[in-house]
Amino acid sequence: MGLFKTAALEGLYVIEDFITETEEQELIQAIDSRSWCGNGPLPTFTDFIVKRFKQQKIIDFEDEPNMCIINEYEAGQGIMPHTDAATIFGPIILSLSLLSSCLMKFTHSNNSETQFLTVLPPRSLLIMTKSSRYDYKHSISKDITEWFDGGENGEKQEIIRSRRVSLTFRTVRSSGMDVDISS
Ligand SMILES: O=C(O)CCC(=O)C(=O)O
Repeated sequence: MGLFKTAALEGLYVIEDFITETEEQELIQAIDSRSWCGNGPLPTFTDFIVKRFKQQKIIDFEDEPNMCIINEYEAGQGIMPHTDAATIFGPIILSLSLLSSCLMKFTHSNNSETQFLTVLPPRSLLIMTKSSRYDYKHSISKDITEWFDGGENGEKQEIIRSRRVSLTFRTVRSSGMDVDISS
């Protein structure tokens, strides 16, 4: 398992191979076999992930996530630039990627020319805190083919996007509990 701090962006980390291929397959089976909408406690199939967050001291007990959003991206789908509301969600946003790699772009909220790209490989965990979480908007393009600098000897590497599922864990602040976050 390798932890790397990405692109000199404060508070942004990606942990590769946070889960195994078997765990990835089990998660996909669990996700695909039930309704995706639900309120209440996190689904039990995410228990081992939250346990691992604690074991690896990625979260403190107080920051334990109480929300998990599952997003599905077919090839050609992305997510618009946004910052998770600071008044509603806690200081750590965690996103586990399944199936397909993609690039996530971070664009400074006050200066759109300040941008960073990071690769999210399947089974990796993205950790967004500090500046990356508060000062930047994050987005995923609709591009089916993406390129990034990362190959040996500095050559470009290609990502061919296919179905990607992500599990994003957040802590809803108690003061944010009354806010409608459904839209
Ligand atoms: O798919 C991801 O990794 C990120 C999802 C996200 O940014 C969101 O649901 O707000």
